[in-house]
Amino acid sequence: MPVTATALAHPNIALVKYWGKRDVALNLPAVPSLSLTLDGYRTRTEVTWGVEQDEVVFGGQPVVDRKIARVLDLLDPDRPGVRVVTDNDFPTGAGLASSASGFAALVVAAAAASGRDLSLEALSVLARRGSGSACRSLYGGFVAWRMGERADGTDSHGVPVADEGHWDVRMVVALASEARKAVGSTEGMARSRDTSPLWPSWLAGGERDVAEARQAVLDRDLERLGTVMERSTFAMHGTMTSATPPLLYWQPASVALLHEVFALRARGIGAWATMDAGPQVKVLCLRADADAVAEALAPHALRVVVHGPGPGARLVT
Ligand code: 2P0
Repeated sequence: MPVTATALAHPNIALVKYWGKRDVALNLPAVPSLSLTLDGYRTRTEVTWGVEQDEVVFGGQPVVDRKIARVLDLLDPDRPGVRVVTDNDFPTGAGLASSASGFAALVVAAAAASGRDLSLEALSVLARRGSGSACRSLYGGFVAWRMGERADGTDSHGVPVADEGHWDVRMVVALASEARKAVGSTEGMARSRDTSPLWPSWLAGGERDVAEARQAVLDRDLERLGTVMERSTFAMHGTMTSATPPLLYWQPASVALLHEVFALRARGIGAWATMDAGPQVKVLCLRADADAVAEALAPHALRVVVHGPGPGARLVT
């Protein structure tokens, strides 16, 4: 008899970035990272284990997805056919970490539908194989991704730093464009590694930035966290823009938004910016400042959405 299970997961935004792989096949990172799971956007995924043949339906459309099939194979090499029905309530492939919430929801639903009782760590390792950053969305709030040391990657997974109740910060997401990115993260990381002269210094800064961000989270020190977050963002984009050919994920609206964040700070509002492999600008601030930040960003953005810290991936009944 086919068994169905449904899971929800949220994207996470890296405060200290993952950019670079030390093992491409296993999705093992070249640097550690630290993220905040969001409470707003969500992926909902229903997995039915034991159907005639594999089927993936994304946003109502049938699709073929090799990575999904591969993660299901890792869960059970002798598996039956599996139906996956998934949707996001936010733009996909536009630098909003849709693959993170996608693979986190997938592994939680698939493990349950297949009758496996896996630990969060094991689920995080499995989600990582689909998309690196997904290993952080298994957990809520502030999450580190430890690089691990083992060759098989079983010790490279998300580690909770502080749950979603620890600190009521806000991440104000300003959409500069909804277009799908031209160069995906996997290819972008490889190009940065292979051609950017800044690559060695990028790798050298990772441990230091994660340690500092972790302490800032535990101390609830927004200025310290915001400062290290911006440093990580601009160092990562430095490796992108100095690659050959250059990777420029920024759009004109992104630059206008960054300047607006600096102007907010000059006015005494604690707001710090981060960007990923896409044009969107995400701004970290205290809850009390979120409305002022959103209002200042709105004229430069297609849309502004305010997120708080969100929970980890979970089953729904
Ligand atoms: C991050 N990004 O830490 C970084 C910052 C983008 C920039 O993780 O190749 O979709 O599937 O492991 O996780 C986006 O990359 O890449 C990402 P793969 P993933 O959030």
